[in-house]
Amino acid sequence: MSDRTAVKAFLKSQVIETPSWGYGNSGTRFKVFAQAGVPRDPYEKLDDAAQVHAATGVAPVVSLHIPWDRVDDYGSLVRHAKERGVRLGAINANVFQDDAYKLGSVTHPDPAVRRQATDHLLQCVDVMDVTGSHDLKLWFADGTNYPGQDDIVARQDRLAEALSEVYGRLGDDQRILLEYKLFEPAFYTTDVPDWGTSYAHCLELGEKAQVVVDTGHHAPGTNIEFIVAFLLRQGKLGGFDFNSRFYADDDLMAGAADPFQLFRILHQVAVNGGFSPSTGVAFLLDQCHNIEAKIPAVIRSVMNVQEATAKALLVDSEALGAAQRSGDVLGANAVLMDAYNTDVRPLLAEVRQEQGIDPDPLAAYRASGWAERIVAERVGGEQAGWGA
Ligand code: PSV
Ligand code: MN
Ligand code: MN
Repeated sequence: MSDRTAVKAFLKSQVIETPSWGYGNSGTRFKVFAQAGVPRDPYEKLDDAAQVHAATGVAPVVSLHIPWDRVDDYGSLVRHAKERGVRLGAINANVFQDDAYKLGSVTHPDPAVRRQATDHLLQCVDVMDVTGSHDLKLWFADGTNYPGQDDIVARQDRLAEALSEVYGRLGDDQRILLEYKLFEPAFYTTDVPDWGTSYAHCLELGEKAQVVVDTGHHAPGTNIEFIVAFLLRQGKLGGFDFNSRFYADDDLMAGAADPFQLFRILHQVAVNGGFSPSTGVAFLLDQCHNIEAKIPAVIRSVMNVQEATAKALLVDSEALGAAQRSGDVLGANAVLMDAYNTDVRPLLAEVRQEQGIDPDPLAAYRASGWAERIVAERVGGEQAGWGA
């Protein structure tokens, strides 16, 4: 798609889902630097997410994390979201923070712990039934630290058994998005360490299970766009957790560390039909803003994804195809680089003006006074944070 009008139309319809935990306090294992005005409950997280949507026009969906976002009545959360002009998206399960999970959750050697973990996953599907969420996003911290600690294949069997039980509980329009991560917190073996392991489990489960690619979860130098292209070809790319990394699972703002990689990934999405809503590819952010202001950081991340998307859509596909077919190595590369080197900010400013929002989302947010208001109003109570 290199037609300007079509590119603009897509950019207006793009949906980028933001994570509730990105609005709360977070940190490294060394320190959480608390920020003033941070939400005290899931309702206030939705209020902040609504500001991101108001400023960007493309972030109307918010992922929840259970139990960090536990409330007595999820219906009230649905209504609150609606009142704020947003809606609830993926439900992220949390089977990594209880003492019981020291040796794993669904892969734990003790069947009672496995039962506890699987029950939590099933409860997450109950939440999805109320919130109308389609995606159950599963990331397992499970693994081992030492050779000999546990049986690698037995752990795969336990994982498959739990996944299969949860899969059987899914409604018609619900799916499992199975995440992988190279390492951490387990350092010797991780039970779902890579896309291949996730893909194999998803294949075994069926069509309602797909792989989610968290861009921060690979070894340095991994060609993520190849993984994306492969999964799209197989119909197994469920979506992305976008963030940036320099070294490990850094959870920095998407497109900050390597905007060219983000472009290359989204180019593969574009050429393999992944922007078509029928493929169901979800564009999620999974980030934590430890030292920077949170809402503007999410806005910046959304803008970075939009910019990379715009560049990916501007690739002259006819010229690219012709160069590829004729073996014109330099010509094909030049077509791609021309799109990447295009300054798409004026195009996005136009898109926003046509959407009736400010062409400069960060300036609009600053002018809204929201940052000052939450600092003044959100006093007392416990601030929500990573793990709270
Ligand atoms: C932990 O690595 C993690 O960052 C995963 O990427 C999950 O998606 C996220 O936390 C939320 O559980
Ligand atoms: Mn993730
Ligand atoms: Mn992560």
